[in-house]
Amino acid sequence: MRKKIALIGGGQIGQILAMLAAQKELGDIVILDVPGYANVCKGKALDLMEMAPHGNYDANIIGTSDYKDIEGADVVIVTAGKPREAGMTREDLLNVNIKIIAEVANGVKQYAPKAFCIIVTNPLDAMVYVFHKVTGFPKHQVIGMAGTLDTARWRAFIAMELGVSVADVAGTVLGGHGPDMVPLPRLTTVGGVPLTEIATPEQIEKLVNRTREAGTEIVKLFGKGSAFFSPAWSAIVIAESYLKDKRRVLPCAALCEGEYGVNGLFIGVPCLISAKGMEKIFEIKLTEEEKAQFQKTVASVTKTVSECKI
Ligand code: TXD
Repeated sequence: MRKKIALIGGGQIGQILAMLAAQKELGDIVILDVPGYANVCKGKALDLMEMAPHGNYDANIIGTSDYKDIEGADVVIVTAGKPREAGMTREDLLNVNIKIIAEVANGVKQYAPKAFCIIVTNPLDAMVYVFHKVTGFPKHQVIGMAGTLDTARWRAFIAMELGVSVADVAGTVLGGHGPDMVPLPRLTTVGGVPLTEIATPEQIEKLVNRTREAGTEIVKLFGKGSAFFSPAWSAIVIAESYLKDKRRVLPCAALCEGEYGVNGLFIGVPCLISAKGMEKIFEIKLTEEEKAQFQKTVASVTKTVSECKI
């Protein structure tokens, strides 16, 4: 039997998720949105079914607003909620998105209690916290997608700056999905060569800042709405690692219970994603400077989470 992927939210990211999941034949796909947008999602689903003959995939794809249709889903990816507009911070979305995530969490808990859940909605680190609280799912079953995207942006900017293939840039970004996230130049390599040896301190500083503001750079260009291609790919990479037990090590917002000195908070850390879900958090020995940066992002996430009334 095919696996089942439930996409909660069929907007900009949701529709790309559906296309990628179909192209990768991850399973059958359900796109769920609010009743007023259900017909659009039915249309998107039908359009994707009609793309299949040339896209070379077999999948049943439907649009709906009924949680019954996600019954038994293996993976749930949540993008439901509002995106940013120019001039907004991610935290500005808190009050509106918290209600949406609580509602989604109840629907998922009722109909897909075994699903591996990937939360994408902003403010990310707080929304994954709320989803986890409301569902009460075990911590290996719930993660937030942000670090995978932030790391992709970090790698892309390095490749662009140095004129090298992005395939050869390896590195990671820790912390919350906000302007004080922590890219780690010390642990970034280009074809095995340390970044710190081939880029100047000025170049590195520029790359760190651009990565931290990458989401905002795109929001400014759009004026309304935020990035959707790269966030969708990043979430699909996580889903694929789970469904195919690829055991990728990807930075995700995971519930830390002592790791990195953090307790009871979801924050971006390197995670082993296997058929067990978020199987393990890898700890990195950080330098004093990196630790200070990490504590700053933890403080920001703690503040946002403390404002979540659930
Ligand atoms: O790295 C990351 N985590 C992110 C997060 C990177 C980029 C964007 N990120 C956030 O994802 C963004 O700030 C938003 O909070 C979400 C979704 O972004 P998207 O661009 O897909 O937003 P859209 O196009 O507005 O789509 C959201 C859909 C839309 O169709 C709404 O009708 C639907 O969510 N929606 C709901 N669906 C189901 N149930 C409820 N209650 C609901 N409310 C809205």
